[in-house]
Amino acid sequence: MSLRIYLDGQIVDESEAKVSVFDHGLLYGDGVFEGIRAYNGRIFRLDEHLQRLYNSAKSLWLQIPVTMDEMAQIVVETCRANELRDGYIRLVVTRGVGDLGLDPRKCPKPTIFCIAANIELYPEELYETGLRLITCATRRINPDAFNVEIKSLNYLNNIMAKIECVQAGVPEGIMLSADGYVAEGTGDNIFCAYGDTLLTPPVYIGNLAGITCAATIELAESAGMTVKQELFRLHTVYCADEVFLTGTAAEMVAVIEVDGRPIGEGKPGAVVKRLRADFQSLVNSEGTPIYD
Ligand code: PXG
Repeated sequence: MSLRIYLDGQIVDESEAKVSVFDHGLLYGDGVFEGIRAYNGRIFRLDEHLQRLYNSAKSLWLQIPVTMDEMAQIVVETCRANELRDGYIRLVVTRGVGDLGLDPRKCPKPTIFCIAANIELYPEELYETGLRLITCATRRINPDAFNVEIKSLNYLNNIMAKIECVQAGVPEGIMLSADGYVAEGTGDNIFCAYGDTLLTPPVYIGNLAGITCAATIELAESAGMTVKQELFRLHTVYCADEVFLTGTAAEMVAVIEVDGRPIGEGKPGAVVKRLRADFQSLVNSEGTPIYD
C-alpha cells in the first residue's frame, strides 16, 4: 500500500510527494530533521523531538513557519492518514526553494514534510545476540567546525563512517572525537556499564543529544544506578562489563565485541536487558495519543 505523505500543508500520495531540485535541503543539506517512533498508538516523547527540531532550526537561522503545536498536529495527522499505531516517523524541514547560491535569504519558504512508515533497523536476532562493532577511522565532526547538536540534513560524516562498517561487515561503529575520545555511533549514542555505574560521553564533545539516551539515563537512575556523563577513550569501552547503544531506531541494543575484543562475557548482559525491558514499559505507558 502506498504511503500518505504530509507535504507543505497537504496530505498527498507518495507518488506525488516531490520536492524541487532547487530546494536547498537537496542542494546543500540545508535543513533539519527528526526520527520519531510511535508505539501502540502513541508518539514517544514528541515534545522533546519538536523542541530539538526547533532548536536545530533556530541555530541554523531557519524560521519554521508553523508553531510547535501545529507541527505536533502535522505529525499526528500523518500517522492517522496511514492508520499507523507502531512505526517510524520522519519529520523534515528544509530551507526551501532558492537559487543556485548558498544565501538562505533567497529561500522565502521552508519546505515541510512528514513520512510515517514501518521500519525495523536491526533484525530481532541481533537484539538477542548483540552487535559486533568496529572503531571507525572517520572522526566525528569537530564541534568548532559544526555543532552536531544541530540535527541537520547533512549526514555525510556519519555516512562515511557507516560505509566503513558496511565494508567491515558490521552493523554499527564507534566514532571518536578529533582528539580520540569516544563520541557516539553513526546513528546512536553509546553507554558503558561498570557494575552499577553507567558512563556516556557528554554532548559537548560533538554528539547528538539523544532522546533515547536521556530516557536511558532516567531509567537507569530510577533503577538505582549512577550515571556519569564524562570523557573516556576506547580502553574504557574494551574493559567495560557491558556496552550498549541507544537511539530512536535501534532503541537499546547490546554490544558484544569491539575491534575484536569481547565485551564482558561476550553476550548481552543484565544491565542492558533490564534497561531494555524498562524501556519497553516506558514507551508503552506514555506518549502523545494519535487517536482519541
Ligand atoms: N546520534 C546520532 C548521530 C543520531 O543521528 C542518535 C545519536 C540517537 O538519538 P535519538 O534521539 O534518536 O535517541 C541519532 C539519531 C538510522 C537513523 O537510520 C538514526 C538516527 C537518525 C536518523 C536515521 O540509523 N539517529
